Amino acid sequence: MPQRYNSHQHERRRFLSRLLLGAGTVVLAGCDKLSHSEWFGKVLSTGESLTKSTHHLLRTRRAMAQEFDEADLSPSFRSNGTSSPNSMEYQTLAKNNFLDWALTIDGLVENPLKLTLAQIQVLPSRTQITRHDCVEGWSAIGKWKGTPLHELLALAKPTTQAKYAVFHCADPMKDDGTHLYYESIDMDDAFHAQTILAYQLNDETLPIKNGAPIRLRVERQLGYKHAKYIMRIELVESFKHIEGGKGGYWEDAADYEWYAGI
Ligand SMILES: Nc1nc2c(c(=O)[nH]1)N[C@H]1C(S)=C(S)[C@@H](COP(=O)(O)O)O[C@H]1N2
Ligand SMILES: [Mo]
Repeated sequence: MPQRYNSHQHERRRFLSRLLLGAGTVVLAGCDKLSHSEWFGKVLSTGESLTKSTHHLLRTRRAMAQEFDEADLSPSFRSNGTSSPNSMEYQTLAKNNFLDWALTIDGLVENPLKLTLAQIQVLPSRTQITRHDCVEGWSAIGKWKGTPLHELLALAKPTTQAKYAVFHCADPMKDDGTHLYYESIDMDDAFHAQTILAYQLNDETLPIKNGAPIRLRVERQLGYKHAKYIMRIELVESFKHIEGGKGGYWEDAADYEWYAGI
């Protein structure tokens, strides 16, 4: 579907340039050496690759994403991308309220795990009201409750070689059932306090349209990093051997930036 990729990409550029211009004013305030035109010239010519370094100037990797109040909640949280995975396996799990679903955590871990939803839900939880920003040009504020990923990693014990967590999802992106959605984050984001596996949205069980039974919230990253319908978390040293090798479905399919942190 090349057309869809194009418009998605276009919106993303617009969105990122808005972010960059916002960040630019802050950077410029503390940077006398570059004139405005030089700085913006650089941004326009090197484009998106600057986002990472720009934002590094502004925040450390441990900084918290903004959290909001109940009064700020969007009236509804829309669904984007897959709204119900087109696979027999998922539909069967959904029919039985995900009682037979289990999350696999494997790869570079000392202690591979398989946990049911009930087992995940008895672990300590975190609730956060945050803004989701999709590159297609929409945002929504939602209240998420879930298990911090660091709680699960403490049980699985990543080895020292583990550099990334890869989230393998249930939804095939092609009609023939292949190309499951996937995403990946580095260990800084994996251990970040606001990185949670959410099983509730706005005080209700996470709906299928938003990623049931669990979806990732990685609050300082753009929407496409927030993997829905997670089946397996694989700890790896590199993701070059996975699918297209760029660390995520949209990274492979449409050259999205792997690092989408803001
Ligand atoms: N498994 C899976 N995860 C996904 C997607 C998807 O299609 N499949 N879409 C991504 C995109 S582009 C966005 S903006 C958000 C949308 O989340 P929502 O459906 O809860 O709004 O999920 C992200 N995670
Ligand atoms: Mo998105």
